[in-house]
Amino acid sequence: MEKYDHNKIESRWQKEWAEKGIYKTKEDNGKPKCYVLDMFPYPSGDGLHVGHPKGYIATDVYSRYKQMSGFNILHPMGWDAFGLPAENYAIKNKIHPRLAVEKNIKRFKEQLSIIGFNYDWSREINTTDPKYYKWTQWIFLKMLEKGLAYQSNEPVNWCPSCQTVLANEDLEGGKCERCDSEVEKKPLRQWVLKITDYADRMLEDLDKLDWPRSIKESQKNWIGRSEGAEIEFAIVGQEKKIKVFTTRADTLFGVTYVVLAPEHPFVAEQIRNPKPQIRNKSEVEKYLNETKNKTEIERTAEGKEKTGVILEGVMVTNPANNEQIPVWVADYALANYGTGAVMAVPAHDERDFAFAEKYHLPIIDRSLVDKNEITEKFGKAKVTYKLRDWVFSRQRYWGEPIPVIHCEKCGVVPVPEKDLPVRLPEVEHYEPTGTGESPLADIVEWVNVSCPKCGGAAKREANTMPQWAGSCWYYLRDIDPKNNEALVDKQKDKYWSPVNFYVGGAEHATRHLIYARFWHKFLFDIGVVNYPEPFTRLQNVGLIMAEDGRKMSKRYGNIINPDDVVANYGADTLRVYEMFMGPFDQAIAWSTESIIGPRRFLEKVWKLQGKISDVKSSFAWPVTIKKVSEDIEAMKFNTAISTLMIAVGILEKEKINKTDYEILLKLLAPFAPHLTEELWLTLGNQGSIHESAWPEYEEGELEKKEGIIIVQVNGVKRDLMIIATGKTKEEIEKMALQSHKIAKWVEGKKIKKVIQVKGKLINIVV
Ligand code: ANZ
Ligand code: ZN
Repeated sequence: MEKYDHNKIESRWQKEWAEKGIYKTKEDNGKPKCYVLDMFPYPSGDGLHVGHPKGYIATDVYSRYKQMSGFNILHPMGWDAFGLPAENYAIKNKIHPRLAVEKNIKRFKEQLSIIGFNYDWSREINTTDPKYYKWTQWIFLKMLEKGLAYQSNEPVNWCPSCQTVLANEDLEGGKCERCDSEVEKKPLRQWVLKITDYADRMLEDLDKLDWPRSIKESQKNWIGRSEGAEIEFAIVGQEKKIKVFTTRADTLFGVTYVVLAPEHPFVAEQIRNPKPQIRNKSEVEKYLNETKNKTEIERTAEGKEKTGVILEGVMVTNPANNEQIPVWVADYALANYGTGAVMAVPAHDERDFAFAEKYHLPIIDRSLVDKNEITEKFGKAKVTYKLRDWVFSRQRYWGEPIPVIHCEKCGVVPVPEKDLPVRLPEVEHYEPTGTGESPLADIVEWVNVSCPKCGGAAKREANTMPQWAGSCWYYLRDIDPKNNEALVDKQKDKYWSPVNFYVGGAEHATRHLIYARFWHKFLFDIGVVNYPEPFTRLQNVGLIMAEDGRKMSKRYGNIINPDDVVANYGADTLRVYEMFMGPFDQAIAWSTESIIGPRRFLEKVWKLQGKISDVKSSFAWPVTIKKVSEDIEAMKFNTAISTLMIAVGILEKEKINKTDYEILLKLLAPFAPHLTEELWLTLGNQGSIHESAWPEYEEGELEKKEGIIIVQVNGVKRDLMIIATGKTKEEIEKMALQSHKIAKWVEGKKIKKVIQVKGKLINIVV
């Protein structure tokens, strides 16, 4: 028997699988399908560390298992390569973003290829490919046509360092998620997508999805649906009214003042008005200046001291009791929530209470009245959302050009479909301009065009799309990556969609997963796709931390590179280790020391080939097959592997025949594809083990008293054993005492008694 040489085996099989094309997706409608998808990476300049492949290994294992179980598999890969990270990397390293992306993709592919994934690379997609982004632009045009894309001039989040606008979702605690700078508010012309039109459907359909509860919760909170009422307060001495949004109409009798956001139009009108009603204009102006640059987080943080200024000379009437009450401007009222005006009830609301205490405003606790009655009587029922429409333009170079033309005569004119894609021009300088215009605005030859409608002089839109655009629909392109007629063929979509299993990081809980659901529902509405939701089942990958317990990062110098692990221990060992480390969705620290365990396990599997005889083992295969299958299905990879480890430990002590060995190899094949393929061939089999059928068992066999037995010492679980049919109590006790895991707890101690619960556990009391 040769020694287990992973280097030789792994590169040979990777080459052969590629040459034979065994992972090519088959358009085989006769079989049930299974679409397994990774959140595709953006090819960063740092390459992969060992944390990145964890999710990819999981989908690889899962899809191999499904394929062996009779499913037709789609398991594609591609690159999310537009956007700020790629562009910032390019600027820093003085390399054109396109070249940087090409270089980084090459590196990523090399790193992925040595891990032995079953991706069908003939379907590789890249969001920066004009053939791809033609369709991203096409979707935008459809949204424009349906009134879901519009221009706005409202103040937006501006990152002074990235010099671009950011969506609310791109902020972390009021700072730019990319570079950590304080974000400013700046009024700029923007393209905005009306995601709020889909808020209710996105909420409702969450119930249909098999997603982690935490992700659903994040989406619910992000959408932030509030049911309440709009109530109007008449301004004394004016025709005008101030409308407030409240979720507590029942507290209307306890209102003692009204608060306006500093950005409320009534305030601006008073400042502009040469004859304002307010008597303290300069004081108000001073307050507006103070709050101008505060972020939403600063304004609303709990426990933060509330500030504000009264509008002297302005009173409003409470419609419930005709009481006249004062109006204040305070920045705890937000401009873009509800109506930007709040009826303050200090007796019932904490913020109002803190404010009233500070400014000595009355706090009146009046009895509550019926909410519905009040709502009906004074204003109307109203639903408000925290979700804002999606600010969809970026003042940067590296993104999909927004496919519209501005004509002085005709206004906004969509680029005709036949002229798509609007290609990103090749330029020398792509650094941000800082003027609020994208660098594309300076490229005269590109910007100046004739109007598609009237033929007159016109200008292209120079803003680009945000980095989230391309990832909103890539899973559809994966189904039909080369189609020039449509973004996806409807029949193919019908067969492959929706994605059965989607795996990726929890950091995408709101942005990517909200945006993609929104686009998908839109595409459903216009008849492009067949199903209303894109991803049926979702699973999050737990991070792999560095050995020091911190995040793996270049900054800390604690990165472990998968290439080194593969070279030293083999891809199969890396795969088994990452799946065995702990529960898949939980964070766990890397440990180079622990990798030895999985490596030894594979060596044991290798050596078992020397034991093959004509005698079939009495090993409990049915229960083992059932356990491994169910665990893979449930993404409990760690326990699937520990079952296989127990199995190998037992088989080492038994006589085994070729069939025993083949079952073991098949169960291990999704985890260790190279080693099992090699051994499969050694046994004289034709064809790939990965195209063979998953082991079956007869349900009836499970009923025989065989199964997994818990081994306890003094009532504490120390080991698991798989026990074959017909073992006597004595034999089971002997096996338990032979286990090295048990030995260390009973060594040198006197065994008082041994308790056995048939088919369940054995407890050794010492
Ligand atoms: C009176 C009241 C009494 C309120 C009370 C609450 C409690 P959610 O549930 O998050 O939707 N509000 C309305 N518009 C606001 C704005 N633009 N900025 C800051 N606060 C605003 O919150 C709704 C409540 O937040 C509303 O109900 C309103 O205060 C306040 F005991 O009205 B309430
Ligand atoms: Zn025109």
